[in-house]
Amino acid sequence: MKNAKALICIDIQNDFCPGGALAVAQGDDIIPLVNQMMHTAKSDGQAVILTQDWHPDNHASFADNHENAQPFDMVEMSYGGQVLWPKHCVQGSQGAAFHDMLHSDSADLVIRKGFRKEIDSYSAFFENDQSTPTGLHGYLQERGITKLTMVGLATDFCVAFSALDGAKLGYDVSVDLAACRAIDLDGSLAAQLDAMRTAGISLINQ
Ligand code: VGL
Ligand code: ZN
Repeated sequence: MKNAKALICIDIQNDFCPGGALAVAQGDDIIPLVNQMMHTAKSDGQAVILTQDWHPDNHASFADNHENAQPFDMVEMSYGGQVLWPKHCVQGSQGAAFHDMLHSDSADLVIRKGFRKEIDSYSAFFENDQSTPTGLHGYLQERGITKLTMVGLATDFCVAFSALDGAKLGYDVSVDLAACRAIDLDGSLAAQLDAMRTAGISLINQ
C-alpha cells in the first residue's frame, strides 16, 4: 500500500507514569485518548506501533552507574551530551511494562530501544549516536507507510527525538500534543516544540 499511515505510541510504560521511577507529571492522563486513537487508527486500516524503553540494569544513562553523579546531571559520552536519569525501564521489570490501562494488545509492532549498555536511545529510529538504526525505518518502508502520527511520553525527549528523526527521514510527521506529556528539564519542552516546528512537523492540539 502506498502512502499508508501509522500511529506511533512512544514509551507509555509504568516508569514514566505517576508512581514510576522517572514519572512524567500526568503521564497516565493520556491513556484513554491514546486507546481511542489506536482504535480509530485500526478501524481506518492504519498501522499501530508501540515503542518500549528497554534498558539493561548496567545502562550508561543511569546516574547510579556513574561515580559521584546525580540524576539529571549532564555528562559527555562518546556520542555527545547525555542526561543521566534515575534507573528506569529495566528489561523485564514491572516499571518497563506498558501501563495496564493501555490497550497494548492492539499493536502491530513493539519496537524496543535503549537495550545496548553503552548508548541511550530516545528516538524510535536511531540511537543517541544518531546513526545506529532501530529497524523502524525499514519496517515502515516495507509497509509503504509515509505518514506518522506520534503520541506518548515524554514530549520533549522520546517523542520529539522520534518526530525529528522521522521528519529528517522524509516522513510526513504530526505530533498530537493532547496525547503527550513532558518532562521539561531546563526549558527542554519549549526548545523541542520550536525544533519540531522548524522541522515542519505539525503540532496538533497545542
Ligand atoms: C525517556 C528519558 C530517558 C522518554 C526515556 O521516554 O522520553 N526519557 N528514557
Ligand atoms: Zn530511558
